[in-house]
Amino acid sequence: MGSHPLQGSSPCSASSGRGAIPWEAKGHHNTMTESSKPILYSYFRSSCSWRVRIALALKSIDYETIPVNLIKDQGQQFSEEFQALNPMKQVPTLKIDGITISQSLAIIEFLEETRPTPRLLPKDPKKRAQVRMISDTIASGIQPLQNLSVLKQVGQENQLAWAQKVIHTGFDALEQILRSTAGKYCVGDEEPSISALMGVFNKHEKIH
Ligand SMILES: N[C@@H](CCC(=O)N[C@@H](CS)C(=O)NCC(=O)O)C(=O)O
Repeated sequence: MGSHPLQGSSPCSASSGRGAIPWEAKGHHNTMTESSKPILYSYFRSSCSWRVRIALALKSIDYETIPVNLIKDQGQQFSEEFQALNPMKQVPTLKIDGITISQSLAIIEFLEETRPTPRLLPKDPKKRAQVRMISDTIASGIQPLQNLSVLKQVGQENQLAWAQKVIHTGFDALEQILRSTAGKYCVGDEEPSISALMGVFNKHEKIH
């Protein structure tokens, strides 16, 4: 497995968060090797991966990172080995507790249920619903519309304008929602809910 594209050096390695271990340091460790630590398949510019990295960091969970460069090698997410882990060919994907989970919000909810301290979701069901509303607005209503695969379909000339339009439209809606939910965080004052961080990175990453 030593020559698999996922094992190549990548800018992700240097900035891929707490617990990141470069391929080289792991010897023959590869994507098929079981590890006691969670393994995050991640790309440093991916806002969806940011969400999970933030949740892992807030919960002080030690993990290893395997960079999946979405640009290099015509997209390492399309490799057979990665597709076997995530048929959607997207990051993030987390191997943890004997299962493989994709979809950032599903991953974060799993972390919240299995490692509840510190909390990322409020206790109050109404506030939890608001956090989920904000999270889904970003993860389902804004980010997927300007994902790499979508931008490729839109075409090189139009992609910046397209991405900015969907982000601005989405963030206008988000700002309106936040006017009624926000306190210190996106929802109230109690938990640094993950929704508080998702939007910032989405906007920053995709526009600039
Ligand atoms: N709904 C998924 C979306 C994952 C996703 O869109 N990931 C992007 C990076 S942020 C990706 O891997 N894109 C690869 C591509 O478009 O080819 C989540 O929240 O995790």
